[in-house]
Amino acid sequence: AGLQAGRIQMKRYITSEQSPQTIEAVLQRPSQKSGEQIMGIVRPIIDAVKSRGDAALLEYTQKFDKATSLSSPVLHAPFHPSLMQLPPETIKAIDISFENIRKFHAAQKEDKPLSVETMPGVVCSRFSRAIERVGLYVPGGTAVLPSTAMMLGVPAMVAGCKKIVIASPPRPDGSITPEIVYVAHKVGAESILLAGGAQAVAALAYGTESVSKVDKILGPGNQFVTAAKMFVSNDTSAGVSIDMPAGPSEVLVIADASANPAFVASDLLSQAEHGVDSQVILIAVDLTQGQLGAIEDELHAQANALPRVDIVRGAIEHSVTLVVKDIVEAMRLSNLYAPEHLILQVQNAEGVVALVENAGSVFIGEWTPESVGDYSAGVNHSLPTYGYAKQYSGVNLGSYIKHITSSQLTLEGLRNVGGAVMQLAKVEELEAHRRAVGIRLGELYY
Ligand code: HSO
Ligand code: ZN
Repeated sequence: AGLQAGRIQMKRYITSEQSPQTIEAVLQRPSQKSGEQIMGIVRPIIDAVKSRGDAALLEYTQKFDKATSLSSPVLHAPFHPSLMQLPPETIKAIDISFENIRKFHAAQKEDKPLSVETMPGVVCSRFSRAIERVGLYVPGGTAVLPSTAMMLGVPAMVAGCKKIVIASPPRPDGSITPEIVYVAHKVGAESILLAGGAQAVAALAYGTESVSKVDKILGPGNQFVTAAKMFVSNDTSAGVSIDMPAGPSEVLVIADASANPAFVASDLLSQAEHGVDSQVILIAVDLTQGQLGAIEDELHAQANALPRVDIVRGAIEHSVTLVVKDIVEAMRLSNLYAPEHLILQVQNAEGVVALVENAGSVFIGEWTPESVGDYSAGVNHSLPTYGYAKQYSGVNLGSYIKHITSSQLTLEGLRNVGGAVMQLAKVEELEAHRRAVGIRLGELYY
């Protein structure tokens, strides 16, 4: 009711007037194309790149990215300075952001291996090693995303990955955005793969004549990229892992009467402009009709002043406002939704963090727009979407690292723990296991 023609406004629900089932249904993500349908498109592409290598890769790049002049799909480091010519203000912005991201991810390093003496003479340790070869997917599409190249590349560099390959679809003239080349140069990437989509994922997973195979593929992408990542990570012949399944971007903003309506609207819009499939949710805590109206008016006015207003309109169509009674209810619904980004524009926002159970990244208080995390604060913007914040972390230093454990016993240690080992081996009827301990403790078996 009261919707003007063309008014950009999210559907409003007052939770106390709805059944819990309705609210739960409202918080469902918009449904995606069926996995089978997507896989039907992606499968032949993967097979072609796997069997025909570079030739197939170049054909798809011509077809999908219109880059007809490309003769090699790979650009090797060192990258020619002419490929990364940028205005000084852009260089400065990248350098500042890069350094913040580097600092935050460097702080995630473990200072020393973990070591515990579980029994006298029984020492268990754990140490980490970088994944040797990583492929970082930087989407093309409606925006150039050098920030994503940083979010994936900087932790790879900090972790000490030996080979970093950045994949990104080329422009029709066969070139790659200079910002991405500059970031590739700064993180010490070995090469840039000039390809996108499922074909890029296949090339990274299996390798081609000119593309080197990697051990792990990270980075966001459309449904085809995600399906291809899922497929190759399940193919034992590829021997490759992935970061996490990716879906459209989303944000959930919790605002109370202390929030500035203009700020709230600007945060909702900054996520809505990513794509028509993005979803933004506003949880209004005990707002009066007037306060909520002020946010809605701001949203409409600010949206109409945006260059990407058409994309915003699409996203807002499947976005909602929930009016709730208090912050506890707000956090309960937020944890149920498990947003990629959670923005807290409420009184004592810092205190509310204790109630966060499921979220990719949290933005605390009115001076913390999500944009700062998208680009420059230092936190990673490659985050779990589509409710996967319930079980996945966002990209972090650990995403580029494996842990290896070790044990070391003395004779005394073996005497202490040996009895338990021998008894359990007996229960499992694995006699050779039992004897490997027994022979050391002086038992003779032949
Ligand atoms: N908000 C996006 C990341 C991004 N924003 C890149 C701007 N550029 C992740 O959900
Ligand atoms: Zn963003």
